[in-house]
Parts: sequence; C-alpha cells; structure tokens
Amino acid sequence: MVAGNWKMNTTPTEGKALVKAVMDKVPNPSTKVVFGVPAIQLMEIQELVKGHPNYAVAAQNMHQEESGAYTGELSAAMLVDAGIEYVILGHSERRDYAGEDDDLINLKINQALKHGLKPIYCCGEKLDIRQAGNQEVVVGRQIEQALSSLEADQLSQVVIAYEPVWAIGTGVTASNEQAQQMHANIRRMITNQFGSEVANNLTILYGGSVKPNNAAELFAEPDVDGGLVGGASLDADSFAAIINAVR
Ligand code: G2H
Repeated sequence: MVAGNWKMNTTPTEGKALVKAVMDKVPNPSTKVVFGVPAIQLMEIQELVKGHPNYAVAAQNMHQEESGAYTGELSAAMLVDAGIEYVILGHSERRDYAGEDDDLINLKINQALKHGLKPIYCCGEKLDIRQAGNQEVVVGRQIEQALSSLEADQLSQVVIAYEPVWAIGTGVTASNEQAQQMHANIRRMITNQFGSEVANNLTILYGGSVKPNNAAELFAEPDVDGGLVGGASLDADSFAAIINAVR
C-alpha cells in the first residue's frame, strides 16, 4: 500500500487536480493507493476514485464518539456514509498539537472498526528515545495500548504505519535497516498477541521522508509493506514514482 497524507495542504481545486494527475500517470497501480485528504475534500475526492479497485480515500482524523456536541469534529458514521474507506489515526502531529495519546487513539480505532472504517494507526519514537536506544520499548508500548483490546479478526482491518518522529518532514529517512528492524519487531509483537496468520497478513507501512529516490529500497525490505507519504504525495510525479516503486 502507498498512502499519501496531504496534511493541511491543497485547496479543493488543487486536490482534485492532484488526484486526476496521479490517476492519469498510474491508471492501474499494482498496489492499493490511498489519498489522505483534508476534511473539506473527502467527498469530492471519493467521487474521483469511486469504482476504482486500487484507489481509496482516507480521512486524516475522526472523533471517538458516535455523535453530539463536538464542534468541528467528524464521526465514523459520517465518513462511512460518504464512502470513505480509511482513517489515519494517531499521527505524531496530532499527538503533538492535539495532545492525543494511545488511550484516546484506542477509542478512535475501536470506533472506526465498529463502523467498518479501516484505521491506519501511526506510531513511532522521538529522537531522544532513538538516541537512548529505547525505540522498541516505546513503540511496543504504543502498539500495546492502542491495539490491545482488539480481537484477532479486527486486526485484518488495521494498517500500522511506523513513522519515526525524527524522520517526519525533516528529509532524514530511517535507513532501510532501521525500518526493517522496527517493522520486524512490530510483526513479532503482533504474532505474540494475535498469532502468526494475523501478523503475516498485516500491512505495516513506513513513514517519514519517503521520496522517489528512497522508496524502492525501503519497500524492498521484507517487513516493509509500503509507505505513508507526506511531502512527496503533494507532487503527482513524485507520488506516481513512489507508487511505481512497489514491486
Ligand atoms: C510523516 C509523513 C507522512 P513526510 O508524517 O505521514 O510525512 O513524508 O513529509 O515526512
């Protein structure tokens, strides 16, 4: 899978043009391609990808409650009714700017799954944690808190994105070995908790400065099943090249 996370970029006009350009360049991707678009564009972009087997849309966030007095929020039911297939949850920017933690993200994941919406759950360590060599403990704890209450069959609907915070938007990418090591560790954790069938079928994306010039190498690692792409998903040529880097 290759998922683009546009973050707070593109106007609706620019967003439509970007999706059309990507779909023109890669009419039949060999992998699932997801556009993570700003809320205001969800329905229009969904119309553009509707009916295509390998293109889908993700919301960038969602509220954990059914409905009610939560000004500015989107519910899982709204997203599903609009035809949206995925929702990005727990991105480090939301952890930082909106104070989201894994207990809250766990509620959101459960709410998404209850409505048949597939969460793309983001985890990853900050630089000081990596420098202290504690990344596996910290990411392990994040995953345990966010996913522990799920049943094994629900895991088939979940995508995990490992995004080391020090690599996000910085131009610094984790080395192939660092990505592979963490992805293998995540798969091991999922094996222990949910069994090897669930773990082997799980999609684990790498995120953090994925670019056309590093995507193929990262995706060639055995436990890297694709990418969650920020900056490079905003340019049709770059995003198309990253999609085509999936083998
Ligand atoms: C990480 C990534 C997309 P970028 O946030 O989620 O962004 O590719 O710009 O580092």
